[in-house]
Amino acid sequence: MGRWIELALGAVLAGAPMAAAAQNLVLTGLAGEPQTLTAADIAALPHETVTLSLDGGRTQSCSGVPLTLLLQRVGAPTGKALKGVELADVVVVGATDGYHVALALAETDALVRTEKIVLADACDGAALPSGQGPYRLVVEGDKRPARSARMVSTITLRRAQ
Ligand SMILES: Nc1nc2c(c(=O)[nH]1)N[C@H]1C(S)=C(S)[C@@H](COP(=O)(O)O)O[C@H]1N2
Ligand SMILES: [Mo]
Repeated sequence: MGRWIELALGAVLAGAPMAAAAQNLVLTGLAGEPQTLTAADIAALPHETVTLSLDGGRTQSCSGVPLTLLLQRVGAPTGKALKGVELADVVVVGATDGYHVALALAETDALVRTEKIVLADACDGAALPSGQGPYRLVVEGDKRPARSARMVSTITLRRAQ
């Protein structure tokens, strides 16, 4: 048996969750040109710590890249430049199982909203397991985790107005 298979099998038998396999993230701005980020690209971006509120009053401390940094890469305005028609722009976050959630672009901006929105790649100090990761949206301040899309693979900006 190969050493990696042995290690993986060992982890499963020991009940340790397996980290989700590395996966690319596709960002698309209003101009429609997709930009692909690898796991290494995402790991290299600045991270912030946020609290994820799960059902039953459970919480996790997660670390991730502020969504605003990812959106800036595909041309989204931030801060005082986020005004006018852009206040109706929508961010659609898609997952590999077909789940989608929407946020207002304005919600993601630190000048608009105190609570943070990040694309988390670790919670409670560990990489996210398959079924959750490698990336999970964390919308700080949401009381229910319904918008906390697991297995995120796409982030798309859309103009609603
Ligand atoms: N990709 C994906 N993310 C998802 C869902 C889903 O069906 N698919 N369900 C959401 C809902 S409704 C809830 S309540 C939480 C549950 O998160 P948990 O399984 O970590 O407790 O995940 C959210 N994220
Ligand atoms: Mo839910």
